[in-house]
Amino acid sequence: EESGKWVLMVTAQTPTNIAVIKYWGKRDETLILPVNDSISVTLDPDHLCTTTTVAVSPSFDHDRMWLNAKEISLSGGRFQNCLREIRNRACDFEDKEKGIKIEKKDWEKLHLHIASYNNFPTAAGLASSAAGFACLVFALAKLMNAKEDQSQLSAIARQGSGSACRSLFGGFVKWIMGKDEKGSDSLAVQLADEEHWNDLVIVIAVVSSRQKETSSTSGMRESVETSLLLQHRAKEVVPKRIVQMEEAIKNRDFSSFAQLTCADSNQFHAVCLDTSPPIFYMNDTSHRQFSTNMETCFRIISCVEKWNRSEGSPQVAYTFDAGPNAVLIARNKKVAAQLLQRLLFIFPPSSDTDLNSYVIGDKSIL
Ligand code: 2P0
Repeated sequence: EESGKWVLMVTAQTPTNIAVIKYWGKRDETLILPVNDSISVTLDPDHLCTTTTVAVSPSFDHDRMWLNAKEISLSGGRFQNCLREIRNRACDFEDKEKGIKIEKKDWEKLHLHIASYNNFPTAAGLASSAAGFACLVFALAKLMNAKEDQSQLSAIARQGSGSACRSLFGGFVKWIMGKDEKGSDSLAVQLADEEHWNDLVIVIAVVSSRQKETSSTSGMRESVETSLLLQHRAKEVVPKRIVQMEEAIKNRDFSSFAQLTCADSNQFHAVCLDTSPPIFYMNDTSHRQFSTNMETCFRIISCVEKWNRSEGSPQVAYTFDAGPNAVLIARNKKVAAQLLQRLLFIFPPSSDTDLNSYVIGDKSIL
């Protein structure tokens, strides 16, 4: 038969997202249901994105995946959950020219080959799992001709990695925590598109590209189990901040936006410190860089805080995720240029620095 000859392929590209109101803590570990809503901004795809190709062919005899050209195991429950959800929604597919016909029930038996590339360091606190699972779910849905809309797909990507659900949309995105025990209403919606607030410039200062020590998954589990501050944050603080942040985004009110973003990053790191044993994401303790990384983070925070105070209104917002890298959001291009000048002054480049992506020792600015 001819059936062994064809390969059907889809390639997708998905940027990562940066939370300005953070997700930290799950109420259900398997379904990945959060303890609070979160809001993020999706980056443009030039710098931090995942590109994934998914292929199906009757000649493949088992599912395989390569990440940055290295084969990885697909036995993980999260991958299997996403795959099952998409397969359940697969539809008939036909390409008469190529003589390919796949019926709904055939998708169960067909095997996949998946190749994925990150154009940035994996697991260094730059939300690689967010872009990765969002891209995988999107590409699989296209391949299998699933008719779900982006929000429905986001609820599937969520089961790969919580933050992934927010990368299905560009612009500003809210992950609604939902109420359903099964998670059907825990999904992402777009608050504003890419064009809505395009004055903003995001600068990422890579303080360390090493892999983080405490994964987000285990870190947030420990916080849920031990931090009282997390309980207070989820119940009392975040619901109010979500309302205020949505308003700030709608009105392009940079002062409120920056104040909320910095405060929420600081509270997220306070929750980490309130965890037992405490988690320090602004450094990596196994490393001689420990104090240098922490000092770098605090110098960046202090530089932004002093600058914002001296101007009378915020010019730049900072936010740090589960790693020491600083995400800096400037209110416009002019401020972004001043920000780069200030960073270059505090962290002067050495003579062999490649200025395309400015690197000083282990520090770079994307
Ligand atoms: C966020 N982070 O909102 C927060 C802020 C890190 C700090 O989402 O267990 O990799 O896969 O759902 O999504 C990182 O957590 O964790 C994260 P899982 P995920 O972006």
